[in-house]
Amino acid sequence: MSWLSRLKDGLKKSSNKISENISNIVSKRKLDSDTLEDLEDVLIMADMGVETTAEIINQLSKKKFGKEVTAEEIKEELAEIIATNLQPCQKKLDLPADKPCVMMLVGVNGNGKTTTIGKLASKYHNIKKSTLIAACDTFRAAAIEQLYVWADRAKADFIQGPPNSDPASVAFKAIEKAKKDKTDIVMIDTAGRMHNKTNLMDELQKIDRVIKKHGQQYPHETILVLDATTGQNAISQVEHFHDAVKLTGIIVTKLDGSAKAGIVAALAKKFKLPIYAIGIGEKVEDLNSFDAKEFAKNLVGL
Ligand SMILES: Nc1nc2c(ncn2[C@@H]2O[C@H](COP(=O)(O)OP(=O)(O)O)[C@@H](O)[C@H]2O)c(=O)[nH]1
Ligand SMILES: [Mg+2]
Repeated sequence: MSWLSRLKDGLKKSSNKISENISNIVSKRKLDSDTLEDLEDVLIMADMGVETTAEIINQLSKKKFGKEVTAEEIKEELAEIIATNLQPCQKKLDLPADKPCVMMLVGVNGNGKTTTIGKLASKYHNIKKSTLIAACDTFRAAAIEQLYVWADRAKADFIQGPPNSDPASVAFKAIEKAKKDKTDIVMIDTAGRMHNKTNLMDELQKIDRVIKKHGQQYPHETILVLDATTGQNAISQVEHFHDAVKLTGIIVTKLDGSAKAGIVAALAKKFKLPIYAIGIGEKVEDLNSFDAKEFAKNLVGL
């Protein structure tokens, strides 16, 4: 199955709801204030957030108010407006000329950091880029084991410290090793919750500080992994993590399990951070770069 058909499939939980609701509301009538209000509810229910929804509805109103419209036309208009709003966040995760490229993935437990690293490493392997994966979620043996399975599958190099060791020191050694081995990419997997008294944000800041001893350019990317099923809660996660470690982009996972895929539009409007990739399943091929137009179309069920 192609990425596009998987994306369509993956977004079904969200798009079916949006599409059905639009059809119920619109079914060939004039786009008046009542209809607009009903449409507003549909977008809010899909987790687009109050502000983003208001702006989208405002733009729709400017284009079509008082005109007779079909559900299909409304979907097309909405897809276009949403795509335009998402466009500034469509950005490829490019590798810098500087080698190794160091990426740190951060985010709450269970959001998909480890899985995303595994998927990315496989993709890099396929284009003949070497990867070293650093297990900096050092407090859970199961987390290290899970990461190792992904690394093995992706034919990536792997580095871990002794149990409960300092994550920052593992990250430091990873870059040292990558420089020596001339590895293309270092991916740092971090914890989403601390199991000792340390604060997670302090821990992430420490990793950031310590790897900068290798050079101020590190990490090139600090990527927040967000779970789409958490809906509006993702907003406060971005704020929290962005405060602690300056984020360079986000990856949104589990869009397949969520009827709240509209959260992507809310995130785009609020933070304008690059959306480097989206996840729509557990397998390697279920992660791909983010395309504003195709996402918007599939979100409204076109
Ligand atoms: N359906 C679905 N599941 C995902 C996706 N990404 C990750 N997962 C699953 O989410 C669970 C937690 O992922 P994990 O990578 O361990 O999260 P971490 O705690 O942030 O490292 C695992 O069971 C993954 O297989 C996705 O895009 N879609
Ligand atoms: Mg993990």
